[in-house]
Amino acid sequence: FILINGILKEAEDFIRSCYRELNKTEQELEDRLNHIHKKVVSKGYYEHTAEELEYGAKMAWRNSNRCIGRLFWDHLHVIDKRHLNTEDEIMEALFEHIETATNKGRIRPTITIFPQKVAHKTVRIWNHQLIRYAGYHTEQGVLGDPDSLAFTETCIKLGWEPKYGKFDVLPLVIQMNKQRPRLVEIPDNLLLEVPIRHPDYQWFEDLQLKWYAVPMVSDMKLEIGGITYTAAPFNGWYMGTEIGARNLADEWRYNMLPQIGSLMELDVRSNRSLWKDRALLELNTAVLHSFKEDGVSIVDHHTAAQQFKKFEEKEMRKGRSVTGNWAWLIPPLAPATTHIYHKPYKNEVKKPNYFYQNTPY
Ligand code: HEM
Ligand code: NRG
Repeated sequence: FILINGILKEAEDFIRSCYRELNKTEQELEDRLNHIHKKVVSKGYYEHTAEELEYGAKMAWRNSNRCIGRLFWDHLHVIDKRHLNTEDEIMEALFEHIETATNKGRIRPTITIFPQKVAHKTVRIWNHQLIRYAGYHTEQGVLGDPDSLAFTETCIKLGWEPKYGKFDVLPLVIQMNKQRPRLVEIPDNLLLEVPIRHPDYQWFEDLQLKWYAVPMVSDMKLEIGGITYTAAPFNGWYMGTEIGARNLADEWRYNMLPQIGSLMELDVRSNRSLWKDRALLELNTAVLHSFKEDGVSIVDHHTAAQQFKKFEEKEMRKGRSVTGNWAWLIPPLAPATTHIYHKPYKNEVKKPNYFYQNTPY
């Protein structure tokens, strides 16, 4: 009873705001609420219409407090794959997602939505992102992306052949219900990667750095109106700092600053030489330059902050309050040069939204 009441309350909240925003009539709203009530009482759940699903996924993006890219929330390409029920079909749909989202570099913000969770039936994608690099423990230390160590080990246990390279793309791992997960390699022709070079420093390419074009987060759940989608991978494009100030820079990730600082002939023994700041700047310059030159969508943090300002203004005009997580919204490079730094944000969690869920391995 509590469960049913919970789901009904969430459903009603969602349907009301969704139908109001979509300018539905009072009659449509009432009919829909009655229908949902019947379904929930008889089956314990209901199903979204295609329109509710699409708008709910967009609202979930709009409500993502950690996301600076929300100006474009209304332009999300929603692919409805709720009818799929085998691992093979899901793999195929993931390949489709990668291809259509990548779009040869003109990245399209996209989400693919798989069957909703019903009782003990769930679909899970074990990958954190559809495309991500493996990380290995070796006798010489960690090789590849240290953030992928646990997942890489899991893949190997499941039969994946490790390649022991610095940028090995991990296989897709899909699980239906409680069955043993299935692994599949992503075909090479679907992978778009960008070799990182610097507009002025020739030596930069000797570092042999690269990154994949599209961040496709695949381990979060989407919650809409009391319904949970445990597999709903989504993507936009990168903000340069995610790669240049974090993935390639963090000491516990690719940790490239010491090498870049030395190659720049900076005094890496003195904090006061600000060698880290200078190395960071050039690494980020290289990331933005390389993506731009290859025609792969990316946004710099200044432009992203300006876009976020427009989002705040637009939301205010619509009479909606903007919630946000300040610590995540400020960019890791020159944060105080953006307006975000200088104002508070209320980190209230609205729904629909994307949430973390337990790692299945
Ligand atoms: C987080 C930018 C599209 C949902 C973030 C972060 C950035 C960002 C910089 C912080 C990531 C971090 O620090 O690790 C962008 C840009 C987009 C975009 C430039 C371009 C269109 C999207 C889309 C969705 C989305 C399409 C969902 C439909 C989220 C969520 C988080 C997030 C849920 C939090 C992730 C977490 O907690 O780990 N975004 N985003 N974003 N974004 Fe966006
Ligand atoms: N920082 C992570 C990606 C997190 C999501 N970022 C986005 N999302 N831009 C990384 O791989 O660096 N998005 O949907 O575009």
